Amino acid sequence: MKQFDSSIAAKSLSTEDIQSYGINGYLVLPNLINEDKLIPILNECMAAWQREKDEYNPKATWLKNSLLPDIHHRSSLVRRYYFDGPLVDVAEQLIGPNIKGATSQLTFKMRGNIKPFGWHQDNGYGQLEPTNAISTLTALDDTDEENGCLWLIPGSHKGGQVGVSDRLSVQAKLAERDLSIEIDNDETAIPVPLNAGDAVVLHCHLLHRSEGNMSVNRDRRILFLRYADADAVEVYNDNQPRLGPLLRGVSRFGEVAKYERELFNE
Ligand SMILES: O=C(O)CCC(=O)C(=O)O
Repeated sequence: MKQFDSSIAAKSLSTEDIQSYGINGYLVLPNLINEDKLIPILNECMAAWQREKDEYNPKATWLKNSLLPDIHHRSSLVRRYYFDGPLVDVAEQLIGPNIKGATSQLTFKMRGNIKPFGWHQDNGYGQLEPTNAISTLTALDDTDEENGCLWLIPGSHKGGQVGVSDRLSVQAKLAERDLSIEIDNDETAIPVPLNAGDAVVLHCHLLHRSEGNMSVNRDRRILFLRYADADAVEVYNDNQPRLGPLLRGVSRFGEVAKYERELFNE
């Protein structure tokens, strides 16, 4: 059941897509959004970035240099894409009928931002149960090894959660959005170059990282949206429900069913 309606084209996965996601823990979705829809989204994102972010500072954290959280509060076009774009269809097919938004942010690695982001799993940012949440990265620019594309280890989601230590250090690292971990073997890692308008979907246990942006004149801008089962709880927070907008189906948590309903009168 749809909770919102944005009139952006629906996305249906093939049986092969779903099987491949199960085996590899990720799925590339070429041309998910075309240029006509992408450019206005990019423009709203850039306007928010320029209003709120400072210049790159090599001494500053990843959060300061590279992230703008809750971008759907700042851009109505992102909101529509997040709440009822094709990625919600993808979430429904990979997670189930009841879906909430779990995170929205810009992950912008502008030219000059040469800091890498180490190996991590997105469930390390804040462990959710059940462990079937997905992260989606929509490329707003062409991205490749030179300007800091994503690297991942296919199939690594099958190893479950790794490297998450005690609750206090998780809380501290969460505040900085830094959950990079040491891993023993990354020989099977592959880069995931994308064209603007492509997206990649990651299982919440898939190991991934990125290099800094080493290009001279190419920004690497990503719209990062995470989706979870509508009943998903935060393990690191006494199993409280993750608050996020209910996008499909129902939730047993009244606070999720109501979340952000009145904020956006659209
Ligand atoms: O966008 C990047 O460079 C890495 C971001 C990432 O992996 C994440 O936010 O989970």
